[in-house]
This record gives sequence, structure tokens and C-alpha cells, in this order.
Amino acid sequence: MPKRHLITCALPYANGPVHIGHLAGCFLPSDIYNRYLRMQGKDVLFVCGTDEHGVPITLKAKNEGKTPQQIVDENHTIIAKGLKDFGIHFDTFSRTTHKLHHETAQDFFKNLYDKGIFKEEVTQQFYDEDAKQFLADRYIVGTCPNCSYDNAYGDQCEQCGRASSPSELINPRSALTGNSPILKETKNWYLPLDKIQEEFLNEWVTNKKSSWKSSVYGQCNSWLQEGLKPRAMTRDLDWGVPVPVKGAEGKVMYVWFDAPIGYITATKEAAGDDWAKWWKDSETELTHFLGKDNIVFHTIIFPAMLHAHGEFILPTNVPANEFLNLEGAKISTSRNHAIWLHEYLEDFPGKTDELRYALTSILPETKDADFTWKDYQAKINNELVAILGNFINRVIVLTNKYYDGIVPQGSLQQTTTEAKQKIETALGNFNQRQGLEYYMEIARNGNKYLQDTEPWKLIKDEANKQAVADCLFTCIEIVKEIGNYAQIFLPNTSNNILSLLNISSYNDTIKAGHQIGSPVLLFQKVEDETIEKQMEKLQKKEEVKPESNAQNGQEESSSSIEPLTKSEITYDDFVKLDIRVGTITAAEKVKKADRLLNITLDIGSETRTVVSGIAEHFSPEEIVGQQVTYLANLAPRKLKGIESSGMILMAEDANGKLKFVAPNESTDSGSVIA
Ligand code: B3M
Ligand code: ZN
Repeated sequence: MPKRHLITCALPYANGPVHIGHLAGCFLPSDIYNRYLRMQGKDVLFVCGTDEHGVPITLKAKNEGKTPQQIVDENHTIIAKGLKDFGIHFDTFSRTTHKLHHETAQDFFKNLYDKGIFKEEVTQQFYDEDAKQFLADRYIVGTCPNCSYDNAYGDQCEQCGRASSPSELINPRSALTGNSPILKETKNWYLPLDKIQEEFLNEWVTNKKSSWKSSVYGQCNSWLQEGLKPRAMTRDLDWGVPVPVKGAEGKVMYVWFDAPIGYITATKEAAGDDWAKWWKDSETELTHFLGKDNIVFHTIIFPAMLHAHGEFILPTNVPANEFLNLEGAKISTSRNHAIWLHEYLEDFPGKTDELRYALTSILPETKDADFTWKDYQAKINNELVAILGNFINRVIVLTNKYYDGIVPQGSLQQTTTEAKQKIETALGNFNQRQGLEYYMEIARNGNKYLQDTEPWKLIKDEANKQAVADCLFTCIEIVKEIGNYAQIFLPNTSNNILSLLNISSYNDTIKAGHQIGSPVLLFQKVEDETIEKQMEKLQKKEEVKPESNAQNGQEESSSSIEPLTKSEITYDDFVKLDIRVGTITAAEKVKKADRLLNITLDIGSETRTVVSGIAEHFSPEEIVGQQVTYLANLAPRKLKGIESSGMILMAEDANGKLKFVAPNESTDSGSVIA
């Protein structure tokens, strides 16, 4: 059992505000985990802040005729407010432009430098002679060798998504002046990731195999299998943390070097002189929350830095999430296909728990998820209003009606212990969607209990007086439990329930004779009109601009540094796959799972059941008769209680649309694909 828990949430990049993808990717999951641990009485510190260095900020400043500092000041304020309004409860929300951060990052760099960890290397880099500065990859534009888009960046083409390096661009030009850059020598300091891999990372990562999410471990492992290369930790740029060594004048740290050190700075801000126990005591458990595009930085580069330094603990877990899509398409800040927190707050004042709920119920924990306004409406109307709100309202109304709001003397007929245990186990394992489902079970069971007991019938007969009292006494306890766990998922609602129950804390015991409050509805129905308006707004907002896939605004998403290709496999590996043609003979929706279809597949020799996450793309009726490509020997697994054998392989286009992969003419079910 760790003595204390340090939770970090990836630092949002301060070149723009944050949207629901960020909320679902890491803010909500980290906040839920933080609230869950605190409820268990654990010693917790939860830190975050804005990541304020890097090239995109300097480019934005230039385009808008502002200074980089102005850009990050503006965005820090907007981001901090949005997160606070959504109840994301950091102990501190710091900034990487703070003086303390510069000092902390410089101490760290100096420590590695003094130990002789860095390799100094002189390389040729593009240089703009008019602007008199070296050009970061983002400052170089040219024609993409892949799709011929002529405004591709040096590190990535925004049209086709291809990661590249500036030297691959056709006709490279400087984004500052439009001139053709020249190549000029410059010295930089490299972290020898190849060496650190050998002496440390390989083994450290291998040990995480059973405790980390398979997606996180898998990504990490594929980087290691490709073999890491030394990576420059300094840049020729004038915006960032100055490199504190001789010969590095005018250079700053690579933004991904200083950003994670921001977690340490934020800890210092929160804990003052006491900060070191959070980072240097092996009894602290460190958990990093982030989106999948930041995995490599938190599982490889930052741990390599911490290891090289030697005095710091390393993360115990990095429960990264996948991406959230919006209305079936990737969230894109450049196309403005996004729901920004500050806009939601304007359109839905006071309705932050509603969005927290809708997002938590679809968190992209194991694969990309899709937010739709229709689903938002359904979740609120059919779950928050119809189940949770309805139960609580009935209990408060009945208690007021039968007992003038005074809790009757009764005995507990039901407990919520089982649901509580299930919630806690799920949250402890980072299964937060599931945790929310168990949470709603408390309200569902409460409704059922009330419905089965029918106090409104019992009350008619004096002989049942005690039974009515027992029922409402029990229901009030259930309401209290719902309020108690709402502290994790729905913080405003939790406060509202305190007022309904007229108590000041969930530690208070509610005894007979206690006066509760009057009924007030916790949630309002979302009308069709409201949703239609939002959908229209989304369409109007979108300008036709080339799309950027990354859900970050950072200088380099992981895909733009090295291609995220899977590692090579041998022919022997390949022949292990038993791929067949199958024919769908029946399909139906899986209950309580919007994305899943239960498919019956004819594979010639037998019939298989496959649960497939394609329900949002195809209706059951339209796919019967469809031939598919089927991976037959994938180990079976249970999904929503149904055993699913094998997997139907799908093609996904650039817009995230799924398509079946079928033989070009109908063939026998079971035909082998090889
Ligand atoms: N700022 C993520 C991003 O921009 C990046 C995270 C830093 S965490 C140390 O999406
Ligand atoms: Zn391209």
C-alpha cells in the first residue's frame, strides 16, 4: 500500500482553449481518480498546469501580432476557468512560464549535464539568413512529397497526415520570411535514449506488462522494439527555458523536456518545502493521466530523464486514454469541429455535471469513442432525469408529503454495500465507465425498491405504518449514498443533494426526526430543439481547412517524431493468423451497449458469435448476408457478458468511417485468406 498518491494530468498546451476531447481524454479521468482516492481517505496530490513553450505558440503570436507571453496569458486564463467550472479539482494549476518552473527545469538539465549524460552533437539545420535564426521543423513549409500539398510543415503534412522531416519537403521555405533557408551547423544536446534503453528501459517497461493497459504497453513496446535513437533536448529558439550551460547561449530546452518537469514545479507550488516527499520517496505512487498521443513521452522519454537524474520516483501507472470523436468525425481544432468548454458553459450554464456524466459514460478507455448530441440528450433524459433525478425526487416528495419532511423512525431494509464495492474496484482499476454504471445501479435499485414496496399503497392502511416508515427511511439512506458517490462523478449534484437532505457533509448520520429540505428537481430534460441547435452550430462553425489529426497542439505529437508503425514480424508470426472469409447470418444490437452488435457468423465448418463495435456504423438488418474478413483464432473474450470469438476485420477511412473487407466476388464461407 503506497503511503501517498501523486496524480498528474497532461498539461494542456496554451496555444488555444480546451475542448471536450481533452476533458474525456485526461481531465475527467484524472479528476475522477483523484476524487475516488480522496474519498477513501488517501493522501493525494493532484497537479496540472499549462504547457506554455514550444514553436506553435511563437507562430500563433506572430500571426496575431502578439507576443508569445500574451498568447499564453490569454489561454491560461481561459483554460483554468473552464476546468475549474467543470469541477476539475487540482491542488494547483501551474504554468511552465513561471520563474519557479524555469529554475526547476534548469536544475534538472544541469544535473544531467554535470553527470555527463548528454551527448553533444553538431548537425546541419535549416537557417533563415534574413530572420537570423535557425528554423524549427514547424517553421519550415514546403510541398509534401506524398500528396503535393504545398503548405506542409517540416514535421508533418496537415493534408495527408504524413510525418516527415524538413529535408524531405520539396522547395522548403521559411515560414518567417518565405525565403529559401540555408543549411548551417549548430550544436545541440542529445539524450542518449539508445543507451538508456539498454541499461534501463527495456527491463523497466517489461515489468509493466501486466499492470499497464495493453494499449499503453503495446505502444511502448513497439517503440522499444524499433530501437530508440538519441534525441535532441535543446533547440535553437528564443521562446522556452534557456539552456543553463556554457556554449548554449540563445538555445532553449526542447518543450517535451521541460513540460513534464512542470509536474514537479506544480508539486513545489502546491506543497512548498514539503514537495520532495511526493517525488523522492518510494512510498509515493505516481500516476500520469494523458491521451494516447502523449504516451511515448510519459512511458519512455520522461522516465528516461527521471532515471538518468536518479533521485526521482517513476510512474507506477500511465492509464492513457484513446481519442474522443465528435459526431462521427475526428475532433479538429483547425476545422473548428469541436465543442469548446467555454462555449458549452455559455450555452448550458450550470449544466457541467450533465456533460461530465455524458462524457464519463463514453470515456475512450479502450478505444476511440464518439460524442454525439443525440447521445448526450438520451443520457440526460433517460438516465440522469429518468433514473437518478426521478428516484431522489420521489423520495423527497414522499417524505415531505407523509412526514412533513421529517425523517421517520424506521429500520434499514436494503443496503448499497454491493454496488459500493463494485464502484470502488472499478475505479481502482481505472475502469471509470464501468464505475459510473455501477453508480447508476444504486439509483436503479432504489427506484425498483420503491416501485416494489409501493409506499403510496401501504399508506392507505394504518397497519402498514411501520412498513412505510422503513421504506422511506431506507430510501433516504440510498439518496445519501447517491449523493456521497456523486462527489466523484457529479460534484455539483452532490452539493445539491446535501441541500435536499439538509446535511452539511456525507459523514453526517441522518436520524429519525431530522428535517430534510423541500423538493427541487436536480436535472432538466434536454429538448430536441436544444440539440438541433447545437448540431447546426457545429456545422456552421466548421470552415473547410486541412485537418490536423492530433488532439494536441504540441510542437510534435508522437506520430510526427517517428512514424508510429508496428514493428516488423516474421513469416512465422504471420502464419499464426487464421484469417477466413465469413458470412454474417444474423445480427442484433447488444443491450445497454450503443456501439456493439452481436453477430452470428458462418465460417463454413461452424458458426461463431462475434461481438463487434460497429453498431454506430451499421444497422443489424443491413449487414445480414455480408461477407467479411475474419480472424478466426483470436482468443475469445467476454463483452457485456457475451463470449465473442475471433474478430471481424474492418477498414477505416480517413474520416473514421468503417467498411467491410470482403472478397471481390462471393465465395464459400470459411475460405482461407493467406
Ligand atoms: N502539452 C499535450 C498536448 O499539447 C502536452 C502535454 C504535456 S504533458 C507533460 O496535448
Ligand atoms: Zn501530404
